[in-house]
Amino acid sequence: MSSVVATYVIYDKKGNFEQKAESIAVGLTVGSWTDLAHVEKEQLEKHKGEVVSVIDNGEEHPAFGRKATIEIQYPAINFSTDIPAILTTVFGKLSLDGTIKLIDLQFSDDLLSHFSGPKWGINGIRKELNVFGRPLLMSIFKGVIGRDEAFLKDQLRSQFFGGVDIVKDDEILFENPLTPIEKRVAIGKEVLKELFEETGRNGLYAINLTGRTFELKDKAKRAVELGATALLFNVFTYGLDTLQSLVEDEEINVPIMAHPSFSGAIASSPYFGVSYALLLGKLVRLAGADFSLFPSPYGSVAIPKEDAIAIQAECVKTSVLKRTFPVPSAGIHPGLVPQLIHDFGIDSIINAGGGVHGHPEGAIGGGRAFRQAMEATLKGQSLTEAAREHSSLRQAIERWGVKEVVR
Ligand code: 1AE
Repeated sequence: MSSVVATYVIYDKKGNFEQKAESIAVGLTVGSWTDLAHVEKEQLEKHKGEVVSVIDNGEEHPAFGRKATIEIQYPAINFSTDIPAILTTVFGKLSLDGTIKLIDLQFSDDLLSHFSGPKWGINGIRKELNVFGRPLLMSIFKGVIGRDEAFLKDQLRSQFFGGVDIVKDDEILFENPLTPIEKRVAIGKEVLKELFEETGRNGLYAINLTGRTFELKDKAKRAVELGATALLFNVFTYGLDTLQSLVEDEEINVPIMAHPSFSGAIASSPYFGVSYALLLGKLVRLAGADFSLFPSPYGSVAIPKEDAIAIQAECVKTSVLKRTFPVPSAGIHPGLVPQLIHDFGIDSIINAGGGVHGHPEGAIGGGRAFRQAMEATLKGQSLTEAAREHSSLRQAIERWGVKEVVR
């Protein structure tokens, strides 16, 4: 049967989980069941939600009561094949009803076939950049608000020429008179041309796509026409379906990067909302992002390690959809590189703002230090040892230190 199975963690003072699960399965599908006449039951059978499992976790919360994990199957015949309809079915009104968190959604194959996922995926992005066998290095434009084109160009050059593969706008850089999107695209094009001519390297510059929802497609198409190489998108303030519509548009043929801003409001509570793995991993991939940014477990804005690892797993696990690049972020500096590679592997992106721009030699030194840290880690050398040969790495370590790898 074409369906989606939703997994929830619920708390209940009475601990009557079987009854609670049944009331959700029926309430979110046919409304009521036991009171229906036989003929109506026959007619509505294919629409009725089913309880798949109920597991009492044997834990007690002092305020919320006993904890259980329940799975409910919703027939796809009840909803249209889009993320808003699916989320409204499985966690619309229910998200407002007591202590309940949506942990996972399992899509049947035919339901999944309605989604095309990322257009590039990890392999496609690697081909664009011609970079294989190591994590990619990304840097975040910092301090651009209130600065002009000349500053932007200088900073963009420093980041790319220091060894960064991808630069992204800060998510809080919106349309502004000093650096409007058209100018950013033009500067990006110029700097990337210089990068290729002088070093033979390719790069991507992800420009923040902002403004009113119904203007986004035209703006994105115009940016692509002018030569944009990638787009950054604040998916959780606009919605996953908006991301999917941008991805599916054939004229917007550049990779799209999903930023996690606002997602903490939905995912950070252990008792309410949606799990990080589902939101920033599975759903972002389903909607078609080529990159998913999320807080790492050890930076300035940190999330629990199991959540960060679970997001990464959802981004890369075997599926008919291409893989989304996992991008653990926030407070990342070169001394974290061995831990990042240990935890997220080489098919990930090391992403830093302050950790690139705050380097004593400026952004160019920040990029170099990260690349030196990556190279050392991949050949099994410690950063302290590598810092003896590489002055940019040495200065980074003096500034930020080195994190011992926790295995
Ligand atoms: C979780 C997103 C990280 C981000 O967008 C950002 O701006 C990080 O900046 P830094 O690396 O913490 O300076």
